[in-house]
Amino acid sequence: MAAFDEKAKALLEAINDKERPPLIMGILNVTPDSFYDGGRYSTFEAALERAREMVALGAQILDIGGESTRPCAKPVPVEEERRRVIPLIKELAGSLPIPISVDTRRASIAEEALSLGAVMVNDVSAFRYDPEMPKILGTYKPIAVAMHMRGTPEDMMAHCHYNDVVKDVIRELEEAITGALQAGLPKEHVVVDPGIGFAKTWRQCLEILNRLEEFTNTGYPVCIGVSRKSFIGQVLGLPEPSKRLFGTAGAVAVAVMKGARIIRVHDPKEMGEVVRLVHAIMKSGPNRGFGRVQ
Ligand code: HH2
Repeated sequence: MAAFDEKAKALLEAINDKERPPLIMGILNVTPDSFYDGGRYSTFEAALERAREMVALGAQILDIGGESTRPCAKPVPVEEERRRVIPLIKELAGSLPIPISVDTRRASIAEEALSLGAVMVNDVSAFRYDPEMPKILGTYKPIAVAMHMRGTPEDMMAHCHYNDVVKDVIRELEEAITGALQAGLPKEHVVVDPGIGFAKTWRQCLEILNRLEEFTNTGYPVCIGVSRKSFIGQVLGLPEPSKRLFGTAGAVAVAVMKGARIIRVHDPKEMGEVVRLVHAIMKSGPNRGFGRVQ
């Protein structure tokens, strides 16, 4: 079993150090059908090349996923998910200079990735899809992102009814995390993510971003994934994800202003510039809010 090593410790420190800019998590989907990068990196060689390119473009964490979770996506058989991500993680874990996160809902994939050297598990079901996930997290104690969703990607858009979208999502996230905490995952290793686009309408996505400081005020570091998502297309009238780079930049700027600490993006170079600039503005002058309500 891989220990919670120096790489993971340094990553956790960087996540929590608000004097430093939030971290750029580069997305690498080894899938044929992801909503933006599907099919681009679905061979081993193409994925390997993109991983290295992500580092050169400034990604500070690489998030590797083998299953699309876009609305209506069907689950991928576990053997297929394994074939897509495990050999890649095996190849990269020893050689990539940045930490690897595995984007999976499955405990067996998380376990294998962690034993190969991944230091982070990013679970879009907040550890609920696979009943074995809490145990694996409690055993390996990685940094673990609990992202909010209701239902599954197949049916989540039928579950968008909230009393108060922010309060309900925070409460449901806190409930979802308890199993992993009881299984031994340290609270300090948990990162929360409101799950932009997952069982949320585009208007609810806007409200979550507008009120993101309520998530940062929970005390958990916040990860956010706005990159090229459909709420941007809805507001700007841009049905094509390839046209949503500037919209992404606007949403990233807001998320940084409101205290998000991990920014999950397809475009690490461009969004890295947005993050560093917004953070520099936040650090200047007496109004050093870092996401707290003033
Ligand atoms: N969004 C997606 C996948 N994983 N993880 C976190 N923590 N936060 C997110 O917002 C998030 C996520 C969906 O985006 P993408 O991976 O680009 O697409 P797809 O699910 O189609 O592969």
